[in-house]
Amino acid sequence: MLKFSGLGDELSLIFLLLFVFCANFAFADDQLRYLVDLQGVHGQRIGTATLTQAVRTQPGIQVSLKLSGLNPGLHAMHIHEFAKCAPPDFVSAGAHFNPSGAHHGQSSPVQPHPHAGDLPNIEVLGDGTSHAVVTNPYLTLSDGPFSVFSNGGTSLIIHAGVDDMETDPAGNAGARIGCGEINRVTL
Ligand SMILES: [Cu+2]
Repeated sequence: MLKFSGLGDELSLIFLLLFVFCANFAFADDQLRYLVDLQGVHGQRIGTATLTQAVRTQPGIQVSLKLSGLNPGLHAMHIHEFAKCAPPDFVSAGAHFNPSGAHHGQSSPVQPHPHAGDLPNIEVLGDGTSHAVVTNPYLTLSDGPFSVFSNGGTSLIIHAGVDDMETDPAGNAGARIGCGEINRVTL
């Protein structure tokens, strides 16, 4: 009786260790996700952006938008350097997030480029909504100098105009019409 009982305990321990190992393994490969609330120039809510990173240990994020109340057409969008959205001009968000000291734009004639915080233009439909999904290969939701949470966080900015993808410092993208703070602070 005692023998069997002892064996049972050992098996339980082995299964427990296996469970802990597998749980940690699954956690390590789990994707990262962060929700950003965006506001317009009057401080009104204009929607959300979901940032996801498929693999915790590899840079590269996806930005999925659910926006409304914007002017139809193409709009520039970037990650800016400070997690501070003060309407109406959102100048508080600072310049583009640029930890590598690069020039702006994928089509810049000058090396190195682009800014880590550069993103593709997004399309707003005729009804003022956007469900655009764009990707960025440089940024991470984890740690390090390319983390959107580094130095107290960053922000997601949407502009009135289109990014020409080559003009320093910001692609002639015009006024800032939307802003969402990206930081680890939860209220
Ligand atoms: Cu911008």
